[in-house]
Amino acid sequence: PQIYVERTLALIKPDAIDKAEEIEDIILRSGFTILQKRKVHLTPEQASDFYAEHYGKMFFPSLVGYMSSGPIVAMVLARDKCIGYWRDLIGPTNTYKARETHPDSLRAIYGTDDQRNAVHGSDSYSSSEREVRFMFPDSVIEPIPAGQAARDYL
Ligand code: DGI
Repeated sequence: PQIYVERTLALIKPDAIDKAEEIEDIILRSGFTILQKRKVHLTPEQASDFYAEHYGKMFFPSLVGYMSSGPIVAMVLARDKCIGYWRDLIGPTNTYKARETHPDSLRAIYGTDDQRNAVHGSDSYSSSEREVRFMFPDSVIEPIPAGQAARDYL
């Protein structure tokens, strides 16, 4: 039977790349399936395109510099209510706020400051579709493996 599983784009950003394995363990233990994964070093142009919605803001140039400063890990995650659950797990945008209000979130644990916040998650269905295509332009999403993720949606 055809089944639908929500998916989202997750990034491990340059400041957290040394913790990528640790973060991936948490992702899997939190019930997400990693459908696709690649390591990529964005050019400044690619980082600008990815964050085009923030063009013109004060922090845009430094955001682009940061996101192109080193390799990142891009992943397509899947599970039920994936977009919302991943946003919950990463926590508030600002690392300092995350440490205050969501001390167990990934940004609280792995973030560096108000810009270098360790991880990214799409904030809506439309941005998840755009961002998955952005990072995996040629990919065919493979069927989810048999197991818990599949059982949940049958
Ligand atoms: O979806 P988020 O990553 O939680 O937040 P966003 O889409 O509003 O912003 C994208 C990134 O831009 C965010 O992860 C960090 C950076 N950013 C957002 N707001 C600020 C900021 N960086 C600085 N320096 N100052 C900001 O106010």
